[in-house]
Amino acid sequence: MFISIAYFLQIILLQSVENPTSYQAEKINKLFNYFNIAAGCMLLLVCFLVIFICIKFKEKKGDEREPKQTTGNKKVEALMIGIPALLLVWFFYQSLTTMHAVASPVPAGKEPDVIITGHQWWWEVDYPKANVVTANEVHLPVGKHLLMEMRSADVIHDWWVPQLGNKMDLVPKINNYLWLDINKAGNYIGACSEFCGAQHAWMRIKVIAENENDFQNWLAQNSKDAVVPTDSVAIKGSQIFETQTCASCHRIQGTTATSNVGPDLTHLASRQELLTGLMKNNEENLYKWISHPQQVKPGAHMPDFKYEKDTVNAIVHYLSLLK
Ligand code: HEC
Ligand SMILES: [Cu+2]
Repeated sequence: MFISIAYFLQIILLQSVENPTSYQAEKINKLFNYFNIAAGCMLLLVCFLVIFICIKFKEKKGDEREPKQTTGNKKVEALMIGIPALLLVWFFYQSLTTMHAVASPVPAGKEPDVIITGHQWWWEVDYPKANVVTANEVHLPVGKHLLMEMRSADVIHDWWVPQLGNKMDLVPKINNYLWLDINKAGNYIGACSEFCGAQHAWMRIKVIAENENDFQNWLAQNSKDAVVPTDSVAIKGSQIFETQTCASCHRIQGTTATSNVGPDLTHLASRQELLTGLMKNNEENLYKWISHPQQVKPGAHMPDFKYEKDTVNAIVHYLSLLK
């Protein structure tokens, strides 16, 4: 109970558009708050007038005369048209400049820093300049002007990390772009924000924003081929992985598994969570997932296999070495 309340508070207070941590999110947040202030003042004014008029013009006991009738008031009319018109012009200008700052055009031929591909129900993450592929946990450097290319492998998904700024749809056969200048290191969570099928709710996002040094170290570590197993159980696990169905859906760099139907597993053991945050990444949970994927994440595009305990244990042992 305590944990769930803490988690809830964390989401609404910290992981919120009101706590922006990127240049783009700050711009949008400023505009959002201008709108909030204008709408708030309007609400207060209307409430005040309703109460004030009710009291001031209340019918007095015994007084049955018609109230004084008035028609037309040029001054009030001018204010009622003038002020909203000015507000409209001002907000139009603010919206345009915000849009330009957040979504400026992408120069032709510019290579993206990271390519995010939405899959039912996970995120593929490519760093084309560094030749690194990973999944679900998105490491990004702080203080860089990043260009993110957004793609989809199946249906429409939508990327949204509230603290980092605007949403972007991931549409099949179309490349969309998102600029991102993160200004504070930390973990940021988000979620797919376009209903995309059975496990849409478990298509969460985790961005790990690091300073340049940590990010470069992470990149260097993740550009390496997967660890080659040396003990006999892990060797058995790797053989099952490569010869049974696993390799036809997953990629482990440096082996014969090269598919991207499922998440890249080259450095799986260095990730904190499994299945976009559904559970902690440890051997017990890996065991649960590989023995019965359909019980853990019903509908996920990974079938239940009928493996013996020992077989699953060998695979889990192998995967847990892939730092
Ligand atoms: C038909 C394709 C397919 C096959 C075969 C398959 N997987 Fe998967 N696997 C997936 C998909 C798709 C996901 C992502 C599920 C999701 O999050 O919705 C996944 C997820 C995983 C994950 C979690 C990765 C992460 O980042 O959270 C592991 C570990 C995994 N599979 C291991 C295996 C192993 C081991 C085998 C062989 C026994 C295997 N898979 C066979 C498609 C497949
Ligand atoms: Cu989605």
